Amino acid sequence: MAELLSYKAPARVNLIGEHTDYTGGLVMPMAIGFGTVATLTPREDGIGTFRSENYGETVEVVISTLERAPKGHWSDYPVGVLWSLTQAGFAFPGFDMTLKGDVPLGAGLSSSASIEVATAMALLGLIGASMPLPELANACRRAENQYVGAKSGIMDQFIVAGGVKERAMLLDTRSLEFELLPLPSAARIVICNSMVRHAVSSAGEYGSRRDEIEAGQAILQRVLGIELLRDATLEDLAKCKGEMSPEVAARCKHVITENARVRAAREALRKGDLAEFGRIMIEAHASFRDDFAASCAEVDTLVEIAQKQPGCLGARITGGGFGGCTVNLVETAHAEAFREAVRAEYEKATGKLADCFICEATDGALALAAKEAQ
Ligand code: GAF
Repeated sequence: MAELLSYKAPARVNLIGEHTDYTGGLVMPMAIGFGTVATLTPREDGIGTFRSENYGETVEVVISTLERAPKGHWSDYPVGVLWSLTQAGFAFPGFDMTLKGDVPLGAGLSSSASIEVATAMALLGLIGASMPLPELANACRRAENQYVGAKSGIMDQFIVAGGVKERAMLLDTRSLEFELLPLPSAARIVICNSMVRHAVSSAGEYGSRRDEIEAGQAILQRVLGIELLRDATLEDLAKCKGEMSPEVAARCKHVITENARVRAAREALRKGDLAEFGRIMIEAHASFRDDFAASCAEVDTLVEIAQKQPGCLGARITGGGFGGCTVNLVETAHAEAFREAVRAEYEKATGKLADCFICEATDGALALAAKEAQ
């Protein structure tokens, strides 16, 4: 029987540092227990097939003639990874790959990076190759940016590939240096899904925010020679405000203050000061809602409900915005009751039933033993 290769890549939640990762800024995500399993059997005829167990569909490609041709279909993600790896010089003899995932879609938990990284690991496994973490993350990001056409940053692919159990990761998205931060046991991370779907697409709202940030960054560069927003201060922004629309200035203010909040959150974690960490999360949500204007009514309601619950230290939107999930820091003793109360109150307020999960930080992508893969 043909050899079966199987890899699992997790999803992620970002604790703080939103929309900072495409201007060289700081983020603090962790990998979580949802994920995608890519299982592959080799073939030798130059054909690659991708089957999605979730969609019940199979897509076939001729590897040697693969060109950039996104279809707006789930298969763009794995085919994009194959394209990206062939562009990077890897050659594949052929394969049948099956993808199966349980990451909630459109929830801001990065189902796309999970598919990309699982696919990349399986393809590299097929030819006995491996890539250092930054290169693997960048290859998957290229699939998303250049093949799928979504202008995301590097955060998701990096944490999905490189997450570490029981640790959050402070990642500098310019240097790709990172620090692993232990999560104190006194509090739990609870994710609540507003059930409002979001999409990271270039044409959509994520892309329009990114365009605004790039417009602001270009002005900072022209006026002050500052290349990346990550190096700008609020004083720099004030000097350029006359040249920017109020919207662009507000979006840049969010990014500048968010980088400062990630640094402050790291200090709070290092000191074990969870109350301070939670306070910073609440500030981050206000900045995302008011300056970045990328929240939505349901997510704001979810955050407000969370903040009123006993033991809730912090609550904010996580991911690209315009729907999706909140991430909450809740004292361990209150976490179960928090989950139930938030669900009940959110249903009363919106008629929607939020899925809420108490999460652990997990390892990033890894090979599965044959038994686990079945
Ligand atoms: C999405 C993107 F894919 C990330 O790169 C990041 O920009 C995030 O939104 C916002 O912080 O997940």
